[in-house]
Amino acid sequence: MKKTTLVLALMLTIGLLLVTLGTMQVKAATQVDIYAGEKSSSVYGFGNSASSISSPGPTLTFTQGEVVTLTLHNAGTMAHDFAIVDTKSSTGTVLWNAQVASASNPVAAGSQASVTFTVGNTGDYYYVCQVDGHVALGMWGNVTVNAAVPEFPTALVFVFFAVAATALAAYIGKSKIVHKMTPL
Ligand SMILES: [Cu+2]
Repeated sequence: MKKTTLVLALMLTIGLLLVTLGTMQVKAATQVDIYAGEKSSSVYGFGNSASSISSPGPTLTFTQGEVVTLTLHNAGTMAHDFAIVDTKSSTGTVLWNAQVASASNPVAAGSQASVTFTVGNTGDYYYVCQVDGHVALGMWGNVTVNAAVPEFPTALVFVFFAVAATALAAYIGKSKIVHKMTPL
């Protein structure tokens, strides 16, 4: 009986530890830096650095549920903003509140601003500069959201409890027989 309690307590402790580990797997926010600017008077774009502005900008790849802090650096000479939208348009619906500044109050040249958001459902989306006319000048890029990798601890915890329950059942069964066989 005492041994059973000990085994149970040990199982609970290990189980809780695994659940805790699972919770800890929720990562800190991913930092993404994107640069806005003008390649020429007729081509604006985005880049991974101030010197790599392109149109379209670099594809942003996220994982569903990922927490992202995105910083928009305005490396250009004009004001720009950033938003993840459902269509390749400055008037597309903004997703996940993933928007830095706005069309009417954009980030000034040489300045930067950030937003933290949680990535939504898997799929293909766009990011744009919402300042009037800038999408047409090339200020957009693709956004890809991949499915989250099944979390290792969730599966492991289930396997652990299944094995533990089986072991416990076997242990209890065995100890009963032992008690019967040693009537002292
Ligand atoms: Cu712009």
